Amino acid sequence: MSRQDTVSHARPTGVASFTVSGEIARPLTLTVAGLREGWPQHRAEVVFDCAKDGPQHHRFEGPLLHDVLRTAAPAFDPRRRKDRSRFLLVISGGDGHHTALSWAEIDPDFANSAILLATRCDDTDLDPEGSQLVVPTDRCGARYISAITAIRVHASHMHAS
Ligand SMILES: Nc1nc2c(c(=O)[nH]1)N[C@H]1C(S)=C(S)[C@@H](COP(=O)(O)O)O[C@H]1N2
Ligand SMILES: [Mo]
Repeated sequence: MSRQDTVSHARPTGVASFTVSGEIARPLTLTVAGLREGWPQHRAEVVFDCAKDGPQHHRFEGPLLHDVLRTAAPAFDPRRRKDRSRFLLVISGGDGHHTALSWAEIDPDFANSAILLATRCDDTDLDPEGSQLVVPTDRCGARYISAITAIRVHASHMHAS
């Protein structure tokens, strides 16, 4: 088998990136390397329960979702807590699995949860597959979105029924 064949049969090892879009002043396209370089790195040792596989134990490293999204400048008045509390986040993986968070979960004036955009899981850098959302305060794993492709930021709106 030629070297070329070996490469073509290997798992794709491109560099994954994801977008941050929506009601923000500064849309971003980020790689895992960009996450590592742009913001302070935090660590989290977590256990989450998977419905299929039971308890999963992992060590993650990466910037706070809050720090990254502050850079994207969401369209709220940062001084006004009620304004911030209306904002919603949708985090999507490449396979279509997606989940919602509220801004208040990551905001130091509200739940202040240390949610990370992981650059590393255990001993593996996540550059090829993309970042994984780490939600240390969740009991189950469903919101640990892996291979993130998009984060959307939107204000919630009340609709008359
Ligand atoms: N993109 C994506 N991320 C995902 C899922 C998924 O189906 N797609 N499943 C979630 C579920 S249900 C769990 S329990 C964890 C499993 O994480 P692990 O594969 O690191 O154990 O990933 C979460 N992240
Ligand atoms: Mo799961």
